[in-house]
Amino acid sequence: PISAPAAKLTRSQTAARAAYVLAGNDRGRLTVAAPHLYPHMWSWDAAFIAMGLARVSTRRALTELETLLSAQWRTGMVPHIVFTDDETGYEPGPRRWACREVCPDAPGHVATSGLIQPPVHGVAVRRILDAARIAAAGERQEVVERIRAMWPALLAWHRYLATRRDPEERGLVTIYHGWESGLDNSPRWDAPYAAVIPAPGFVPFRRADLHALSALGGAAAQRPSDADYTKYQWLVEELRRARYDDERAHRTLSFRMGDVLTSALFVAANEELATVADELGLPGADELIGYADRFRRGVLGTCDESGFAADVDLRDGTVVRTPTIAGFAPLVSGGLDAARRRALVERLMSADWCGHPGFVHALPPSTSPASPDFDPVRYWRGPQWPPMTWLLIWGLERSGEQEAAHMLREAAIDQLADGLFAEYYHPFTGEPLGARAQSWTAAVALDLLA
Ligand code: 2M8
Repeated sequence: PISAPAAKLTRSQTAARAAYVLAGNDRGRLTVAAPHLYPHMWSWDAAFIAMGLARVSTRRALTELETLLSAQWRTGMVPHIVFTDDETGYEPGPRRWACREVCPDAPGHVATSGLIQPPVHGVAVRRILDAARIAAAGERQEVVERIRAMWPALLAWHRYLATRRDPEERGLVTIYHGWESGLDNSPRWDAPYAAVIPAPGFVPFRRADLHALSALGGAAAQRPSDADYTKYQWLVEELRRARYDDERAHRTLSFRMGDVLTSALFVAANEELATVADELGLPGADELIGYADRFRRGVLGTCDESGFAADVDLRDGTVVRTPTIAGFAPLVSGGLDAARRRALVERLMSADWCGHPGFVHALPPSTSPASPDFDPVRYWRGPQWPPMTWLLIWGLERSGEQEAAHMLREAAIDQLADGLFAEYYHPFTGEPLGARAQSWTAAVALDLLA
């Protein structure tokens, strides 16, 4: 267990401790997302972990992505969880998903979930290649060869998203579950979850998450509610009944959303991978740029006059506009004209968001404190999440908004100097919340401090 240091850490102390946390969560060829709460590999966590590891060892960073991609489905889908062999009690575990039992596309040699998570892996590949620039010639050569070897899997993943997850070519990635967005219980999904009604007789299973967190205190108030969890479990059941078949899922699931943030991240990942293709002479650059263009149009098509983006309920076309961090998706996808981009950055830095006078750190909350749905402790309904901060810093830098990026970067480094690498933070008290020694938080620290 990681204990709180007596005083704020210096930058080099924070980085050293972050590397120590990642080493502690390393199980050889994968890094668990967090010691007790998440004792398996998660897809987008793995991408962030690889970005952090790239600052320590490009070879170990690549191993992380290779392990994840080795669990890829025949359709190209990269699963949101790759289970370790351990009987950890995490729910839903392999037996509940039963992917291998009901779907011939699932891999046979490893147990996975049957969902996706945001496709930030291409961003990680780009950053590993960049990190290798300063490495010895032999290491750089190995990095290039290993990226070359994983290229077909990366292309298949992007093709899967662009086809099966956007069959009508709207430029929005369809998600079948709030878990697929990574922002599980965000107010974004409150309205669509109203239509998710477990069948009579459905018995929810025991929640393991509350138990795993109870040692830290305040677990229940920091996690999704029981009512939400029953819906999460029911959607897994619906998906299992559809045998994880995309075509059937599009027809039968009671939750089907065009996720604007996932779509924006897909734009960015396509662009990053296209530069890798150009640099290494790999195939597919035009295809990737084509996906980036389509999904950028999709993201921009949801924006209001200030550039704030929205999700779309694909069951009936309703635009679902909520004051959550996903609204800043265009800062990641790019494509806004300068005036709207400025307006969006000003909104991000305003008192309704990072600039709230009561915040300990001027960082993006997962939900606006001006919203009636804001809850400062409950998971994706208010707390500040370091990987989301990282994404916005990265997006701002890419959009040429250096000043805002710099402010967020300094505030993030200050937050991480508590040395606990919490899963999320209370915006008004600065308290660590959720898990401790969370791998992606440590990874973000390593990258920001490099
Ligand atoms: C959280 O999600 C998992 C389900 O996938 C859970 O609550 O059990 C989310 O914060 C998700 O974004 C994250 O990838 C995962 C592991 O850190 O935990």
